[in-house]
Formats: sequence, C-alpha cells, structure tokens
Amino acid sequence: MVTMKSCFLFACIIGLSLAQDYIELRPYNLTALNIFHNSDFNGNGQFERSELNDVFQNYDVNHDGRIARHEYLHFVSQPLYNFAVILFEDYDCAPPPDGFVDDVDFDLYYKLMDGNQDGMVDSDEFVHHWISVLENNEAAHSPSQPPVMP
Ligand SMILES: [Ca+2]
Ligand SMILES: [Ca+2]
Ligand SMILES: [Ca+2]
Repeated sequence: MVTMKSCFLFACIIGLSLAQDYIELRPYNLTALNIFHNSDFNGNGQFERSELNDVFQNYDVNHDGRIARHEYLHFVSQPLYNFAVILFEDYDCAPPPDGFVDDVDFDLYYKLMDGNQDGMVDSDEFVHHWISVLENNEAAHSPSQPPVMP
C-alpha cells in the first residue's frame, strides 16, 4: 500500500538532484543525521526494523513485497545514479545476491546497522553506518572535479 510516507532514504537528496548536477554530501555526519530523521518515521529516535520496510515500500511499485533493481533505480537520477547502483548491491546482501531486496535482505542489513547487536538501531548507529557508506563510496557520489567554492 502506497502511503504519503514519501520520505525515501534519499528523498532530501533526490529532490535536490532534479535541479543540480552536483550534490554536496559533506559533511557526512550531517547528511547521515538528515537521512536518519527522514527514516525515523515515528520520530522516537530509533530506527526500527519495520521502518526499514517503510523506507522502501514506495519503491515496491508492483507491491509484491520485494524491490527489484529496476524498481529502485527508477526513482534515482544523476548525479546519484552510480551511488544508487552500489547501494542496491549493498541492500541485496543475503547470499546469493538475486537482484531483489526482500525481508531476508532487510533482516541482514538491519543487523549490519545494529552496531551493538541489541536488536535496535539508534541514531548513533545509523549515523555511524551511513558515514562509512558515504566515505567508502566517495568515488560514486562525488565528481572527480568538485566545483570550486568561492
Ligand atoms: Ca522510529
Ligand atoms: Ca536479495
Ligand atoms: Ca543497537
């Protein structure tokens, strides 16, 4: 069911990307915190396992409970397309990768974010996770020649 929960994981960034060739994601800690606030739908300061489904539900265009690669990438445009390709491979983490992100992948990915393995992802864990994702994939989301700041 599609609701007005249109805060995709990168909604804030995708919105900008419509008008810009270049997206500045630094400082990463602020970007990560921004993503957290857009993903903590009930605003309780925790990113619950169910909220991972909420984040992705609008990508599931044909409502079969899993996100196909093309469904995910359909929502992403340059300059974040290459980054999104990598992100989808990260999300499709349950072996073997099958080109779909479903609950098995979500379970595993959620455990990956849950640094202290207490079954709940708090804002620190979420931010820590996304900072390393942003750092590790810098080449995919940053142009080789960043614009010169005045
Ligand atoms: Ca929450
Ligand atoms: Ca999968
Ligand atoms: Ca935790």
